[in-house]
Amino acid sequence: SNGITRPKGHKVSFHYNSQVEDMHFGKTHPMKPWRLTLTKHLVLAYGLQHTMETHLALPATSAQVQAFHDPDYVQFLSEVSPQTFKALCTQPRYQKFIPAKHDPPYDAVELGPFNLSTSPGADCPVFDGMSTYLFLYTGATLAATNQLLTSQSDIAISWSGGLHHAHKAEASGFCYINDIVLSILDLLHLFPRVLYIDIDVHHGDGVEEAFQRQPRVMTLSYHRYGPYDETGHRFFPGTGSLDDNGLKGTVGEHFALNVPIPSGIDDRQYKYLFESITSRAIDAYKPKAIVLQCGADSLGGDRLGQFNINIKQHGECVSFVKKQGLPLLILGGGGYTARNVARAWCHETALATDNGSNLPDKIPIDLIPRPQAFTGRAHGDGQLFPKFQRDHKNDCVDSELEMMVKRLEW
Ligand code: ZLM
Ligand code: CA
Ligand code: ZN
Repeated sequence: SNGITRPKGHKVSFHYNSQVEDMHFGKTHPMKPWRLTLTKHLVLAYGLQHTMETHLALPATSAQVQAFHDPDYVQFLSEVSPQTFKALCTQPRYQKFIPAKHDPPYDAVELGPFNLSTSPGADCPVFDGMSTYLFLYTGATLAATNQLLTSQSDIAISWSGGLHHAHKAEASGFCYINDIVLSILDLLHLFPRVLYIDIDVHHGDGVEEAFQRQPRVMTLSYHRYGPYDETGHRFFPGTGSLDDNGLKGTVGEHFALNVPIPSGIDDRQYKYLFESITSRAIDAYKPKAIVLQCGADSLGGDRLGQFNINIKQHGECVSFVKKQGLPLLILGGGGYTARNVARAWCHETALATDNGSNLPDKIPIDLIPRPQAFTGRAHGDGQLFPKFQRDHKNDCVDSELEMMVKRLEW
């Protein structure tokens, strides 16, 4: 009755557990799990739950997480909290994971084992309820993956997942368990070739590294990349240059693809890059399944991002990938201006269920706890959000982009 319809010819499932919303990384830490509350409320307000199956996610098991991660790291993550951190740090099995420059006692050190820390300024803090949070977002992604493996869904969505920086025995960049790597390892049991596409503004280094010797997974990341800034730093994580393409001398060489992008890229330029490179990758690689990490920090006005992309174009990336007609796992990731994250991921949920053009700008049902955050457009209108637009100089020159596409031709 409100124009929202079920998709014809394909099945979508949505995997989530609201318990992840209650977590806090720290008072001013940019990663806000409540952006997932906003996303959920927006999805429900538009009635999109009627267009797909909604599954309550259960926590992943330690055995599942050990398919990629070090058993000691998994054990630490399953027991850690602000209360247990210090005592855990003194256990013999974790000593080899403590950075050499840090000596006991642990109340004086900033960084514990596995790049974890109880100090509030850390990228990967230890916070209350952390274990629950980690195993739940991983459980949601693995349940979504299972839906594809059993052909019960054609598209499966896990917005709480997509944490692409985590390493085998190390947390990095707000990511602790690499749910993407675990998912792809599962997909490889059935699909001979899996394509991973990453539109988060940061390089998908953890996923690339895990499969750098592996021709059965192609990783393709679009991200901000540039020379050192005035403070002597590179945009995080600093990897993902054009000539970084799989481990040289192994069968994985040439099965990683990176698209380093200067700040300020706009919709038209991003569309050109994304569609020309992604279509060439798909034509050449012929994947049997696709995992799409939809980090919303590539949107204009993101607190950490430096791109000027609208929700409309971000969503067009999802539509472009969906159009390939392959089993598709849609994941979240970064996204630090919470209202825009919710708008984007709700819009993309609608695109997955063929309701992309059916969402009115005004929210039909007033279920939203903070309605003022949602006045205005709920999905992109082809213009920058003028209020949120950052002052980034557009460093992207079309001729450079064209050269990049040429260099990536094979
Ligand atoms: N310092 N608080 C993207 C992951 C980006 C590394 C520089 C920590 C922050 C940032 C943390 C409360 C994804 C780096 C940063 C400050 C070393 C990054 C805590 C603000 C705060 O206010 C903050 C006191 C914090 C962290 C900013 N960290 C901004 N950028 C990056 C990691 C993750 O989107 O790709 C996927 C989810 N880290 O630049 C430092 C080098 C730690
Ligand atoms: Ca990326
Ligand atoms: Zn990011």
